Amino acid sequence: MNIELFKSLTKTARNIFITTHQHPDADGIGSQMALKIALEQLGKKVLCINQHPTSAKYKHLDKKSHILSYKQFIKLDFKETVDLFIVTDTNSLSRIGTGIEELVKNAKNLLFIDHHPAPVELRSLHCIDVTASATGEIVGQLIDALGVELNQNIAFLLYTAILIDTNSFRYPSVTGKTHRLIAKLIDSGMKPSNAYNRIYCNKKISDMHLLGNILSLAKINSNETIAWLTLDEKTLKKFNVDPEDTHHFINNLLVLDNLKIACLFRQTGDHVKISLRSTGNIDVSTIAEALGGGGHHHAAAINMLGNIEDVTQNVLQKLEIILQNQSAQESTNK
Ligand SMILES: [Mn+2]
Repeated sequence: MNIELFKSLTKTARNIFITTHQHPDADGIGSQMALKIALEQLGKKVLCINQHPTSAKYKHLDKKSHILSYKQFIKLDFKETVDLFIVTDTNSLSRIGTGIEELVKNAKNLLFIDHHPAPVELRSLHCIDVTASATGEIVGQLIDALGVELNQNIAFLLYTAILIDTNSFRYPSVTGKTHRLIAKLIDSGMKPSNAYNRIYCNKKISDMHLLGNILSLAKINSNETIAWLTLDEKTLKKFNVDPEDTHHFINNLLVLDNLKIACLFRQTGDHVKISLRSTGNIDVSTIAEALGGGGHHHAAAINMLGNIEDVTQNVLQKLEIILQNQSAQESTNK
């Protein structure tokens, strides 16, 4: 990861734009907002713009609505040169949305700040650390390197970013380094319980009822290594729940004994969205990539054309083969 490059690029830049991937999550938004506050303290002109507007559940990370959607931005008729375009929480321009991608092309410099898998060459030219638990963790390190104090506002944003990307500090990507940064963030006076409640304690009773229904239908394979949930459009409609609020359902499977892979299959139109979570040494990102998706070692997603029954059967068969191969390999290694 190239911290010196970050320092020199931000030092010489006057106008800085910061974006994140489409359908921004709390790691992306928290990271871009924290960076904005820090860089503004150094006298930089900073604009945060994303392809899609911030969803209601993350509005508390940008109370004054500083982040512009692409649609809002084009109305500004912005003519100045962009010296530096920072892309957070992805290292692929195809993930930031077509409008923002066009804007990046006109910027003098581009810098990725990210923790997703990336080729070695790309890592050395950007601030990419694939061992970091969240982009927020890298941003904390970078703000520190700028000599800017991690104040309460910055700390709240970064804490939320790391909290959500580590699924509340339970993923293997969490290290001593993560917790040393977290300690610094809490020392700023930010309240971890507030950050937690704003993200997780906002459910409605309809969410509870849907979750109860879905969990009662959870399935598991014969040796209890793969468990899955399925969610069709009819059920979502019946309980009147926003599909975006069902992401966390899969986490309920992770408490099962012997479990290696958890899956959530959700039908949306003619596609099925598949979320995968793994425990231990199973890398679900390679599985997801092989099926046209992507993600992290322990959390990945795929979007596949088809109906939920066929896709579920197809993916489960592949997961079984992968686990069988792995256990065969482990016994030869013994
Ligand atoms: Mn992330």
